[in-house]
Amino acid sequence: MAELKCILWDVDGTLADTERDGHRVAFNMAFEEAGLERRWDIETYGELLKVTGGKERMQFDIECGDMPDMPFKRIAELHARKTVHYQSLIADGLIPLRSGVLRLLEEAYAEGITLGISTTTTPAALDALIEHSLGKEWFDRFAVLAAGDIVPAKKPAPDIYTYAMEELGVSAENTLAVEDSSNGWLSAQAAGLKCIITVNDYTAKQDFDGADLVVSELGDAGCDSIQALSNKHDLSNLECVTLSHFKAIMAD
Ligand code: XBP
Ligand code: MG
Repeated sequence: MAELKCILWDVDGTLADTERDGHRVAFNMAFEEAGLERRWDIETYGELLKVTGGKERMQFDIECGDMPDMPFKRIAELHARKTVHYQSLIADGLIPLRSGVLRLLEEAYAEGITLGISTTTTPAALDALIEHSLGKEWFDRFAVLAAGDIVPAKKPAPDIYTYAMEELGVSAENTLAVEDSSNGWLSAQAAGLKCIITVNDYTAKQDFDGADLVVSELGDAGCDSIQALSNKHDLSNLECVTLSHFKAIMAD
């Protein structure tokens, strides 16, 4: 029976719904500023999300012929501007945390469960979200912030999860991941982790075959009940996801 010792959190789409009104808007601001005609509308961006990593996403769009060709150095410069725009959108408080996130983080932290971040996004983008949406104290409360280019292969490769666990000295057996996308689930699964998926508009129809729990939201007590889209461990009392559910998944 495995004990829950560590929770590794994905960021975009999981802690907050950052993609549509955060990252997408920031990319478009950078494109406009650079005099490019390309804009990523809501639907197009949803398709492009199959490519993880902002620089890689732009490279893919270029390869599809939808953006003018440019050297990778220029892509990286544009992406750096995109990150600045993203930081200001987050600092303006435009993107709230998803339901249940803060409740579960606080409860797990109070119980001494190790908390970490495993994300594809750029460290500066992650820092902005921690500072403005979670609170500065969380820089110390997360035992590892694994983000962006720190590993060569981004999700769906397992590298960012493997890296975080190595940094923390925890084993996959005692670690649970929280994700929102199929690329994230594939990454966590390949790292040997059990995983809770909290879907959003962009990911609700993706394939989460084998995931331990798939829900519409983590939810909060007293709010509308969440929807369980798949419940592999037959968990009960799923009005919202609690730390007891995390522990039950690990123990099963
Ligand atoms: C999601 C991503 C990121 C963001 C954009 O990361 O794939 O690329 O879309 O951020 P995750 P950057 O779900 O793993 O948090 O532009 O900084 O890459
Ligand atoms: Mg995500």
